[in-house]
Amino acid sequence: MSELVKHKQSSESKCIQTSCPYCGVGCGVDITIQQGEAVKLSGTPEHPANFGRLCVKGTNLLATNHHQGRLLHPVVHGEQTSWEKAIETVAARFKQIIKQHGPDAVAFYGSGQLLTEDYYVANKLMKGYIGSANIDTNSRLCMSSAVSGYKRAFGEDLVPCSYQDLENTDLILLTGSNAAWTHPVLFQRMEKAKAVNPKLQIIAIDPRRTASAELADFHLPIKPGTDAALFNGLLSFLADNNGLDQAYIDSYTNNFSACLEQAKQWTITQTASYCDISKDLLTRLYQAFLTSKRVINFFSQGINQSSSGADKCNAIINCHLASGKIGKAGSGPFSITGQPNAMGGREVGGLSNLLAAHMELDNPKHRELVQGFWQSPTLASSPGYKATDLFDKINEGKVKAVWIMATNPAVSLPDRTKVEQALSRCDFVVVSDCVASNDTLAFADIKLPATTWSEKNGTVTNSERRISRQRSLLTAPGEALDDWKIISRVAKAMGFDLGFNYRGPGDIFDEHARLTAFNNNGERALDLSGLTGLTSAEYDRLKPVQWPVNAKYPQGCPQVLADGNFFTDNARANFIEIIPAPPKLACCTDHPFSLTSGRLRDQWHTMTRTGKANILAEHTKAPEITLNPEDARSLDVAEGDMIRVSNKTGVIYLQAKLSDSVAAKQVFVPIHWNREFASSAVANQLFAAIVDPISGQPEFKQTPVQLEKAVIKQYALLYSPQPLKNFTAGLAKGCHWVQHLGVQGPVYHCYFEQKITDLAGQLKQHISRSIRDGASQETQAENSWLSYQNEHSSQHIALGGEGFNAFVFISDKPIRLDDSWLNELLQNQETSAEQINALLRAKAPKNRGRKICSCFSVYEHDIIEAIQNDGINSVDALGSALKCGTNCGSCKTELSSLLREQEAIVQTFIPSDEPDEVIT
Ligand SMILES: Nc1nc2c(c(=O)[nH]1)N[C@H]1C(S)=C(S)[C@@H](COP(=O)(O)OP(=O)(O)OC[C@H]3O[C@@H](n4cnc5c(=O)[nH]c(N)nc54)[C@H](O)[C@@H]3O)O[C@H]1N2
Ligand SMILES: Nc1nc2c(c(=O)[nH]1)N[C@H]1C(S)=C(S)[C@@H](COP(=O)(O)OP(=O)(O)OC[C@H]3O[C@@H](n4cnc5c(=O)[nH]c(N)nc54)[C@H](O)[C@@H]3O)O[C@H]1N2
Ligand code: SF4
Ligand SMILES: [Mo]
Repeated sequence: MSELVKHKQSSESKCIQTSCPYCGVGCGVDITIQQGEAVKLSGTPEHPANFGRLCVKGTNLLATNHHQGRLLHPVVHGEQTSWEKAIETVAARFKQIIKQHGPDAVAFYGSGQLLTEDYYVANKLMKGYIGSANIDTNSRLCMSSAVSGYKRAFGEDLVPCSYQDLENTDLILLTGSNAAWTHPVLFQRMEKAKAVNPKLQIIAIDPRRTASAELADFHLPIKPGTDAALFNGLLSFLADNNGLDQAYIDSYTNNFSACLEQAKQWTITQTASYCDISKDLLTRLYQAFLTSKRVINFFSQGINQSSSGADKCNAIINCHLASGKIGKAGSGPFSITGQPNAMGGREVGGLSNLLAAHMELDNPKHRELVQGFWQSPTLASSPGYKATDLFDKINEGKVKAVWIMATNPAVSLPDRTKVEQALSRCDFVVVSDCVASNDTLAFADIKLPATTWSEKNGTVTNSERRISRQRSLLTAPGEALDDWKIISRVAKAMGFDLGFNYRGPGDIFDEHARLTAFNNNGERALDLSGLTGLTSAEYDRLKPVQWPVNAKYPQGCPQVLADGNFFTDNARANFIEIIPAPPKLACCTDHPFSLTSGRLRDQWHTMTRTGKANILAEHTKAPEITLNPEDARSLDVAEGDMIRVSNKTGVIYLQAKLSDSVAAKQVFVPIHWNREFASSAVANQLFAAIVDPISGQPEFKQTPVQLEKAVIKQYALLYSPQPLKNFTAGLAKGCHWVQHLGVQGPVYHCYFEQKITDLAGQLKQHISRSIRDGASQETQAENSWLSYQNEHSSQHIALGGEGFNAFVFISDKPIRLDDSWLNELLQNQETSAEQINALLRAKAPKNRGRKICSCFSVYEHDIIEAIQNDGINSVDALGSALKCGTNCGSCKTELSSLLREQEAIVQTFIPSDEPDEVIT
C-alpha cells in the first residue's frame, strides 16, 4: 500500500469537514485524522448536498491521495530549481513578451477544479494588471453553453434550482445526462424520491440507454443532436394543448410570440420524424410535461457540448418560461455543473468574455466599477480568446506564452494533434499541476508544483449555487504551493505589488464577496454581501450556503427567481427563437458511424487522480468502444477485438464492447484514457475543433467515424512491479498498449499488428531495465526468469527475484486471464522457483468480468450466476445474497440492467469463436 500522507500536527484523532473534489454535486466529506494520517472518510451527514451519502469515487478518495507521482519541486527547462528562480523566470518572460508584443500575446488557461480564491487572483492578474482578457478555462468545454443560455434568457448566469427541488417535483427529465455515473449522489436522491413518491415520473432523453435510464419510467433514444427540435416541439404542443401560463408570459417575459411562431412548425409528426422516435413516445413525453404541475429539466453535456449548445439550452428554458414552471419549488431548467468549482469560476469571471462578480467586459459601467474596486493600473476592454481560439492563436504565433493551471488540455481539448502542435510551437509554456507527468506537462518549459485536494484551503460552489469550504487536512508534499500563492508571487515579481498582498484564502474570499456587493443595488443576483467581513475563524467555520447571501436572504436563498424579477434591461426574461441545427459534421459513406464521447462510473477525466487507485480500475480496465451487436456482426467483430476508429481528424484503437445500449450505427467512447495509460486511445484525436459560435463550447457529443477490425498478430500481457519508462519507444511500431493499475503495480496489455521476433526477449529486457533503474529493487533480474511454452506456442514467463516480481504472457490469440488469480500469485512473496513453474503451467481460472460492486468486490459473473442459478430477480435480492449495491449504491443501476439484460450479456461475454487462452 502506498505511503500515507502526514498530517500537519501529529496529534490525537480529529475530524475535519471538507468537500469532495470531483463532481459538481459538491458532497461534504468528514475525514478522520489519526496520528498524522487520514484514516477514515465518510459523507457529512448534515451537508445539504449529500446528507451523508457518497458515491464510489468519493468513497475511495483516500486510496487516491498518496504522494506517488506528485510533482514535488519547480522544474525550469528540465532542471529542478528553487521557487525564487522559477517565479522570477515566469515573471520575467511574461513581462518581456508583454513589453514586446502587447498584453494579448500572453494567456492563462485554467480549470473548474481551481478553488474560487485561486481563480479570483488569476482573473484579477490577467484582466486588471496585465490588461488582457485572455483567461479562459476548461469550463468552456463544459458549462459555457449553459452560461450563454441563462444569460440570454435571464440576463445573468443564474441556475434557478436547488437539489431539494428534485425531491419535491412531479417530473424529472434527464436530458443528455448520465447522472447515475456522473452525478451519482443526486441520482440517489432521485431514486429515493421515487421510492417515497412512486408518482414521481422520470424520463431519460439520451441516444444511449445509459445506466441512468434504468430509473426512468421510459427512455427516449432520440437521434443524436436533435434536442432543440424536441423542445421546440414541446413548446408548440403546450401552445396547442392549453399548456401555456399566459399570465406569467404577460407579466414577466419578452418575445414570446416570435419564439412561438418559430416553434409552431414543429408538430408531433415533424418532430418525431426529425428526432427519429415514435410519435407515441414523443406524445407521452409532451403529455407528462403538460400534466405535471412541477417539472425539473436536469440537463448536462448531451445538451451543452454541441455546435448549437446555447440554443438547445434556450429551447429548454423557453418551455419552462412558457408554462410558468420556473421560480417555484420543484420546477425549472436545471443545468448540472460538471466540475466541483466550475460555478465558482463563473462567479469570479473565469471565462474570457466575463469580467468578475457576474459583470460584463463590454459594459463600461461594469468596467469602471471593477477597476475602481481593484484600484488596478488597467482593465481589459474587450473579450479575450476562448479556449479553442486560444490554441489556434498559439499555433499562429499570436499568443506566445501560456500558463496552464489544473487542466490537461492535450487530452481534453478537441483535435489533439492541433493542440500538440500549438504546445510545441508556443514560445513559453508554464504548467501548474500536482502530478509530475501528464500529456500536457510533456510540453512544459516550466513545471510548477501545486497543492491539491486535502492540502488546499478555500471555497467551491456546487451546481445549486451552494458555497462550501474545502479545508486543508494534510501537509503538502515537497515544495508544492497553493495556486493562489503561486499566482500572487508571480504577480508581485512582475511588479504588481499592491493588488496581491493576501495573507490567506480568507482575505481573497472577502475581497471577492465585497466585489459582488459593490454598487450592487439589486442589479446582480450574485450578491455575497452577507459573507463580507468574516473573521478568519468565521471563514474557517463557514457552513455550506446558497447564494445570494445578503440582507434579504441572510441564510442564503434556494429560490432565486421566485419574484419573477430577471436581470435583463427591462427585468423580464427573454424567449429566444430557436432554429434547430444538426451536428456540423454529418455521417457519410466513408464515415457511417456517429460517435459520442462521455464518462465512465469510476474514472475522473484524464485519470490523474482516479488512475492512482487499483480499486477504481476494476470496473473498466481498458478503453472500450461500445457498439451495437448488429454492427459488430457486419464488421465481423467479437467482444474484446481491437477496433481501429478513424475519421479526418485522427485515429484511435479501442477494444470492442458489444451492447444494444447504443443503437445501430452509433458508438460510444470514454474520454478518460490518455498517453499515460494507453498508446492510442485519446478520444479527442477524433473530435475536430468545431464550436458553438455563441458559447464557444466544442461539439464533443457527435462526430462521424469509420470502424475497422484491427488485425492483431500477437498479444502480450505484462505484470510489472513498477511503471515501465518509455514503454512505447522501446517497442516496435504498430504496438497498441493499455495500462491499468493492478494490486502490485501496473498491468500492460499489448497488441501487435506485426509479429515481433523475440518479443519475449524484448519484454524481458524492458522489465529488467526498469527494475534495475528503480531505486528500491536491486535484483539480479536477468538470471531469474523462468519460462514455459505450451504446444500452441504461447509463452509464459515469470521473473522471480526476492519474491516474485513480474509475469509476461505472449500469445497469438487474445489473452483473457483473471486478474485476481495473478494478483494472488504476485502477492505471495514466498513462492519458490518450483512453485512458480508449477503455477505457470496451472490452468487459469475463468475471467470473472467487471467488478460491478467496488465496495464489496462483486464481479459481473458472480452476479449473472446468482441470477441464473439462484433465481434472483431484484436488485434488493442481489444485495441480500451478495451484498452488492448495499453500501454506496453506485452500482445499483448496473445490477438492474444485468437483471434485465442478463441473457444478452451472457451471450456477448463468452467469446464466440476462440476459446480463452489458458495455460495448460
Ligand atoms: N464518473 C465521473 N463523473 C463525472 C465526471 C467524470 O469524469 N467521471 N466528470 C464531471 C464533469 S466535468 C462533467 S461535465 C459531468 C458530465 O456529466 P454528463 O453530461 O452526465 O456525462 P457525459 O457522459 O459526458 O454525457 C452525458 C450523456 O449525453 C448523451 N448524449 C450524447 N449525445 C446526445 C444528444 O444529442 N442528446 C442527448 N439528449 N444526449 C446526448 C451521452 O450518451 C451521455 O450519456 O460529469 C461530472 N461527473
Ligand atoms: N471528447 C470529449 N472531450 C471532453 C469532454 C467530453 O465529454 N468529450 N468533456 C470536457 C469537460 S466537460 C471537461 S470538464 C474537461 C476536463 O478535462 P481536464 O480539465 O483537462 O481534465 P483533468 O484530468 O480534470 O485535469 C485536471 C488537471 O489538474 C491537475 N490538478 C488537480 N488538482 C489541482 C490543483 O489543485 N491545482 C493544480 N494546479 N492542478 C491540479 C490534475 O493533476 C490534472 O492534470 O474535458 C473536456 N473534454
Ligand atoms: S457525487 Fe460522488 S463524485 Fe460527486 S461530489 Fe459526491 S461523492 Fe464526490
Ligand atoms: Mo466538465
